[in-house]
Amino acid sequence: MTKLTKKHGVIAIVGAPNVGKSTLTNAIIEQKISITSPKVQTTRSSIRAIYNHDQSQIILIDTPGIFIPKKDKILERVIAKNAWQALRQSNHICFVIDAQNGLNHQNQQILNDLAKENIPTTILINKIDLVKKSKLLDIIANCANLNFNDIIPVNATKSLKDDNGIKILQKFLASKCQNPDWLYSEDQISDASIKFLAEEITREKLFLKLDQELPYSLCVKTDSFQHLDNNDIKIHQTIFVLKENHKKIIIGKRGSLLKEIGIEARNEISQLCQTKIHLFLFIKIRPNWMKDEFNINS
Ligand SMILES: Nc1nc2c(ncn2[C@@H]2O[C@H](COP(=O)(O)OP(=O)(O)O)[C@@H](O)[C@H]2O)c(=O)[nH]1
Ligand SMILES: [Mg+2]
Repeated sequence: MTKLTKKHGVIAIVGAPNVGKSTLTNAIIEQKISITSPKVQTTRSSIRAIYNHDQSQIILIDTPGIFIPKKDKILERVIAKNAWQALRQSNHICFVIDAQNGLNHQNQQILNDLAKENIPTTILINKIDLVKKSKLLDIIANCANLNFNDIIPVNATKSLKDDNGIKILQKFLASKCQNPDWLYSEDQISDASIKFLAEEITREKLFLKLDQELPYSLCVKTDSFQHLDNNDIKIHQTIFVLKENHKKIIIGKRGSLLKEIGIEARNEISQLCQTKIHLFLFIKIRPNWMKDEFNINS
């Protein structure tokens, strides 16, 4: 009987880099799936995160930042293309803006491009904990002038105890789920494999510990992922870097930085898998990993 009323909706979380898309995705599904960091372009691929609200299955696509790549960098071009492809699979777009920046030029430009896709769009004003009410009201008025009917202010980090807008948002997104049936089983929280999520967790720790360009020039791959008889999981991951000196930086003094990264990643993977993790990290130099990874011939 209840099966008949089950619905789903695919909702793309879109916006400029660093506005809090991944943090918001995690807040909506009440679990950490997407990695986040204060650096731009942390997210590289579009991960689906799944949250069931009563009979509605909300399928969120956390997209990498959509922006016009300034420099002709392979990774940036691929990331932007990836984001546009992902949002074309959605029934609804949530366009996230950072309340500190409001509807700036970059946001207006992206909104113009989004309008061409003809997908219903809601504006989420994030980081409302960082601005005064008067500024928030100004942004809401500006969005309303652009004929957006649905504008929802939120605080993805939940630093505001009372009303961070997440509950309202969950309800709202559930109401946008109009397609029949569910696409994923009740206990599935992402379409990504645990193996991939574990690689992402290690990448997040590298992002948080390393400066400048280095995080952008590495990737993490799993060599083996093994369930042991006692339910522990043994994981070997390789961090691919472009140059010898990148390898030295990541290893740190007497291996101290790599050790820290390994401990933090292990703890978080252990939380995700709800079991003890044995994590082994290796570093290899592979100057062409970007081209290989993204199948680029140029
Ligand atoms: N103060 C505050 N910081 C936030 C909020 N949402 C996200 N952030 C921070 O903004 C940074 C970028 O977040 P992230 O989710 O990685 O952005 P993305 O690039 O759009 O996915 C991180 O340091 C987050 O902790 C918010 O509501 N309030
Ligand atoms: Mg992100």
